Amino acid sequence: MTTSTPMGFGRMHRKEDARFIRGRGQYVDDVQLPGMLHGAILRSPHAHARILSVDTSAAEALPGVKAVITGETLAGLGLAWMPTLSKDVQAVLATDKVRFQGQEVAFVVAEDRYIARDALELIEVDYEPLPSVIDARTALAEAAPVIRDDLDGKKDNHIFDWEAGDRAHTEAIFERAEVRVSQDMLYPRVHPAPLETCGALADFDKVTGKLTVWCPTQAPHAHRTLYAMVAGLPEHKIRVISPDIGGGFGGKVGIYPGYVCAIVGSIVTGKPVKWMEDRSENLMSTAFARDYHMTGEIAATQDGRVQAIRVKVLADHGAFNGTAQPTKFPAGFFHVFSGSYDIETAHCEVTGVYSNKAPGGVAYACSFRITEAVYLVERLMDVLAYELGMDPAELRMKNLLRADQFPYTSPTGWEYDSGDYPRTLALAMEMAGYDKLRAEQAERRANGDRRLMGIGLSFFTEAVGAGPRKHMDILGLGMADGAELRVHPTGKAVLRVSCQSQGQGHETTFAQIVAEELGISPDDVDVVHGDTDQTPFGLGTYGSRSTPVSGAAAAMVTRKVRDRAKLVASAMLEVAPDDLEWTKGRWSVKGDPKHGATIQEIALASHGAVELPEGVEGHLDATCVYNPPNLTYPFGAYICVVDVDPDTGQVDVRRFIAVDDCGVRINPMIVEGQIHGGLADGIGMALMQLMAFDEDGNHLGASFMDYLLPTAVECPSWELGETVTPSPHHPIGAKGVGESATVGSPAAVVNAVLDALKPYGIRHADMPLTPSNVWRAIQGRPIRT
Ligand code: MCN
Ligand code: CUN
Repeated sequence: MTTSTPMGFGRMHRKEDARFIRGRGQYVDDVQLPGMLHGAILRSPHAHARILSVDTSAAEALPGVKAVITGETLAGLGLAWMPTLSKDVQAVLATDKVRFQGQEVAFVVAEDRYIARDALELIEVDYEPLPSVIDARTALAEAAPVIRDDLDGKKDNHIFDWEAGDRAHTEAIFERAEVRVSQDMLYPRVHPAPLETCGALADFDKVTGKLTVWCPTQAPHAHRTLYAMVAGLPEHKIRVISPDIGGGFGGKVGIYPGYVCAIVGSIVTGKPVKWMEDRSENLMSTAFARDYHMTGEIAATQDGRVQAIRVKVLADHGAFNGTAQPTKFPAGFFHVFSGSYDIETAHCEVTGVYSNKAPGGVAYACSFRITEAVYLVERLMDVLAYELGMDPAELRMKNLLRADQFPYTSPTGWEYDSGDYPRTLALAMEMAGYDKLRAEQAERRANGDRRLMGIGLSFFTEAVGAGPRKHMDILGLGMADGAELRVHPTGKAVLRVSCQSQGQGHETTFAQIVAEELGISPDDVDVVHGDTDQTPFGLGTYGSRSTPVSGAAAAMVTRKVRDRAKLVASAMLEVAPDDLEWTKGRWSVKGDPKHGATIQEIALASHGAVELPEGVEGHLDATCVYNPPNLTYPFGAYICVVDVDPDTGQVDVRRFIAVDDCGVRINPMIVEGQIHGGLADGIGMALMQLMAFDEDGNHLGASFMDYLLPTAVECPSWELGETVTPSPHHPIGAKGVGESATVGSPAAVVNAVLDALKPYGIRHADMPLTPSNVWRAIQGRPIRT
């Protein structure tokens, strides 16, 4: 493996590593301001209860306490409720009722963290407990308690009904289909669980009227605009600084009540106020993921041609609809559920409901619900293979889209930009030695081997890089990204971007984009991000959109600078611009390559060493706003091999082969790191993770003792392969990859476990396939979710 610095794309160690491996990263909790106070949040012990009274007098009397803020205090400021990203409202601090366990009720500001926490114990809240809705399947029952009686005239727990695709055509195909299979499945509630929890440090300067908020947000500019809209503060008087982030995974997209409380705390006390949540608070109250109850059906011919697919979903959105996604799509991008297959028609219906659980819904490397969609179709394909007695790889090969079908419009109207799926699946099968694995499995079964071997496949297509302004916005903000590039007189460059790394290595890969386009070293490019006062507007990092959108902006702005450099070079070399040609890092005279100027020489000259032609401004800099023409569609083929112990239900992942195609790879090492992380996520969700509640809504997984994160022990040594199908509309042919493996891998793991359990006649079992659930499935008992 080479790790020397390339001039553009290629493997190189992260520039960030220098500070991260020396413990020099700067996270929100590392920021210390003079006179800083500390906040703590009092949370509800009940899943659903009316608040009869809140008495803060004892807490206020505790020495060191500077302020106690309640829902009533906020109501006086018009801030007790805040808008969510899905056009609902969410309580900042509860006024009327609490609606999930862990909901924010009061905020204490004190001299230090310990006093703040101690003061929480002194707040007396009188609750009248109410019956709660924990299982979404009961949310719409006549007798269900109404959770959102704060909404005018609300008499049930219904949020939305939404459909996509062609219902009539799909029904017609189903009616005359030779084979129909149907399967209920749950994608359980899980949590992104970043190692760094959420928090904020707010500093309101009464003299200048400027508010500065340090916060690990994935979307600093969007946060600033929302603060301006909600609090009525002038946008230019708000500065959001997102320092180093210890993992986001979608959990740091939204605005949490604690952020607003820290801001109000600073305004009230006139001092900087820092609030950091602990692990349990993070797991109980911040954005969950999934919680989709799905019924999927496939119509096919007897010989395994899939013709139609339809699905009904009951989506549990928790107590407030705080899902972060383009406004038009209440189920995110779920309607790509026809997956990677050549299917004539498809239809889906999604119903969203409230429950007494934390809000959220789109997080954990979700690609806006493509995770659920891929899991659904990939599980259904295996269910169909099971019913037809067909090999799941053969069934997939038979139905995959062919290379000559691209660009391909899906039955729900998405235009897949490019792909060669059979090639990718064939490579994965070859790497796995698929036929040999099947032979080994047959032999072990024939020999009555106690340990059960399973082979699972999945093939996924994602749609990432939200998104074209004409189709996508979040609360009216179009999803285009700005970029600014300045080349200093000495030829060193600074790129300013709006996206926000949480561990993806943007300081390296974005420098590589500029380096590739300008022919300089990535070490000579500084990437500035995460500070709204220092960077152009853009919507941030989620939905693997940084490379597709901000990355394209970075390439385009560099090309603009290169064009300016050409004009300067033409003056320097005294030839017409048309007579110049670009070779990496240098403009030279066509046919006379010795006669030229490097970008460094041009940079210096652009500051005045040569007389510039009329209309050429001088200096090498440019700005650009990139509005993507389409999403990018990365894809991949995954194969998982497991061994299951039927006596204990323990699953060992023996091998995992992943062939990903994300178009042109900027930094293959970083891409592989992203895939490694996502594959581990897949093992976590498939085998270990579940946000569980008892019937009263008590959270059963609010620590890492119960909510398990996969470690190296559970993960095999990943076997990665790649194919490269460039995106035709992206300036450097790259597609996003940050969520691919999390999207694609859970189905491969589950398919492998169920393949192992096939001799027991088990067709489906829901995640997580913990030892106890596998054992229960073998015993014919219901799975616990
Ligand atoms: N990359 C590349 N070549 C490509 C595509 C990507 O070299 N063809 C590089 C990019 O330049 C970037 C990284 O791979 O450095 C991921 O790029 P991209 O796919 O554009 O995704 P984003 O940068 O937008 O990251 C978001 C994505 C999401 S949505 C989640 S969730 C997630 C993920 O990234 N959260 C992460 N990966 C994560 N990785 C870490 N360490 N921490 C998180 O919180
Ligand atoms: Cu949906 S998790 Mo990522 O898009 O930040």
